[in-house]
Amino acid sequence: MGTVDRPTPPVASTPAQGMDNTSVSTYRARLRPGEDVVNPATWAGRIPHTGGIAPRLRAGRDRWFNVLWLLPIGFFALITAIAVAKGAHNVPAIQDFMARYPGTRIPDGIDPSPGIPAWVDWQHFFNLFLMIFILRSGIQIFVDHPRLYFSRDCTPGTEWLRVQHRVPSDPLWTAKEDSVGLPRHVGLPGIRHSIGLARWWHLGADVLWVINGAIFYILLFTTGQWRHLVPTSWDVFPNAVTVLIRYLSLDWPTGNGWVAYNSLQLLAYFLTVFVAAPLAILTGLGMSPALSTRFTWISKPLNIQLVRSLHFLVMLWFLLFIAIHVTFVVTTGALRNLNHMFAGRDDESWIGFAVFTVAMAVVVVGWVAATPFTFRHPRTVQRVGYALIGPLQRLFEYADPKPGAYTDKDISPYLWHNGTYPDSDEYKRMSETGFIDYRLRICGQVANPVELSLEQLRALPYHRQTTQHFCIQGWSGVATWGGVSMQTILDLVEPLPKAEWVIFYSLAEGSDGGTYYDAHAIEQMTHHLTMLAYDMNGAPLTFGHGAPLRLRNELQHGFKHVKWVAAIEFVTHFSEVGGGHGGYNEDHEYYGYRQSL
Ligand SMILES: Nc1nc2c(c(=O)[nH]1)N[C@H]1C(S)=C(S)[C@@H](COP(=O)(O)O)O[C@H]1N2
Ligand SMILES: [Mo]
Repeated sequence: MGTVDRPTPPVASTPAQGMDNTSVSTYRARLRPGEDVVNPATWAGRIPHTGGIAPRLRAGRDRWFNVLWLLPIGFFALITAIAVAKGAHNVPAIQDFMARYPGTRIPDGIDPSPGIPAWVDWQHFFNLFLMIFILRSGIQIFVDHPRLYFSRDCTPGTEWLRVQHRVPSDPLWTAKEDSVGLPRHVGLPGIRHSIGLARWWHLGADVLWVINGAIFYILLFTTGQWRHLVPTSWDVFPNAVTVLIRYLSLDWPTGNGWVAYNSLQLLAYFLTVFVAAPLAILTGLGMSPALSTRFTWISKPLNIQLVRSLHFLVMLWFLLFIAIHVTFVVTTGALRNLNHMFAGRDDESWIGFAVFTVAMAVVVVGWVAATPFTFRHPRTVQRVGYALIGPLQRLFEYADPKPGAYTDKDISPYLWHNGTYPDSDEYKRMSETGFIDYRLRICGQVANPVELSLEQLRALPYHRQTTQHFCIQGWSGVATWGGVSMQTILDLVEPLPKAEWVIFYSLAEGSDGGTYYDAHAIEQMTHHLTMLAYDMNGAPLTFGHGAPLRLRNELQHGFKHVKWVAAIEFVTHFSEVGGGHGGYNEDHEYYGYRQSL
């Protein structure tokens, strides 16, 4: 079974009963706008705080290793390494080796006193300042789905790392229930399931960080400063071994970073600036549903879970780097080091220290203020975040991926559930009678408003696609969806020219009460992979996955795929609907109305 492309709909033959446009007001009346401040006590449907568990690494089919054991093991390994290095230090052959490769190499052609210019100091500061928000919000995003996998299937039990208990056996366990929170000044903003706000911090700061990094690259290579950071000879490796032996044998080299870093330092800086940073950007982009769905030649082998795991490992590298870097700055001539990086001078005065103190005051204020500011001004965070990353997300939406990238053999054995299940009497009654009373209402700015029963929907041309779902929380999975292409619906109802957004109302409420809904740009309704699904993996859609009808728009994250669809309204702009931010999560949890990254 392959994938059926969009068929041409026989519009005239479809039995569609005319519909009164006023019935839409009943849907709008059931919406509840979100709040403009975050109250942690009532946040995300009063989700209680839970802090997760110490990280567990999977060591077998169902054997888990508590990462805290690495502390004593690491300490023991360090002591052993010091003992070995101290012994090795006295071996003549090793002494010869260390004399031949003394640890630092002044690169050929370098001006012996180039120093470190002021722009390096400024960029170093901006970098470290932005890194704080990037790391804090990044960890927050991770713990919204506190498991890491290599396979895009995300089957419970196959994760290689988790900071949460095993997935409970409840078949309707949701990813939201699975999320954990963080202490307020560790995570940004800390509280459980605050991924919407965390992502603005993360992606917004990322944009500034990438700009700072791009300027840094340009200046490095136009000024010759790159010689400070790029090894120019293979002997950097033996030299780095010498430095390592000297560090471990507690006979620390006294370098002069003003002229040239020692080889181990050089390698660490090179890896951080030229490997880790680009890898962080690429693996970040690799998690975009729009890019992944469009460029399957790369997103199939390098699937979202693989790049998400890599993204996490890059973060660990940054944390490790920061810890070691700061330790050495402080323990190897702190005043001189601070003068280099904060005052652009090479002496042992207290000037660098003074500038550093001011810089750290700024850092501490930023660190301490970020979470309270976010609680008080979440709409500002949402707006500024969108202003920074929105244009890129908009760009990704020009992709119109074709079906056919996945086939039945790619279907995930498990697809996570998410969201707030419908529990109204109206829904229960309909579901008990096999949805014979169900009517999809389509109205608003259209020439032909209609009401369609499930039978009428099933009589429309069948569209099937096998696609990958990307939940904003981080999990993914492949499923086959069968139903009606949105293009068929458009042909049927004929949107008016002023219809620019399409609102999907659910039969279910959102977690804070009020109807769940979401808005989509009309251009994406004509895309190949935008559809209303009533089948999943060859069977009628189940309760948990959205029976009787759900939306698929594969450019966007899962929260925009409204389940249990009740009605569709074509509008000029979503600002007239609900809280006006483009959907339930946009109103209540400060998500973005475009979320293709
Ligand atoms: N009505 C409604 N639709 C919803 C949600 C919800 O809470 N209510 N959650 C969304 C989220 S966050 C995701 S990831 C997907 C999950 O779809 P699944 O449970 O079928 O995997 O549904 C989306 N549709
Ligand atoms: Mo989601």
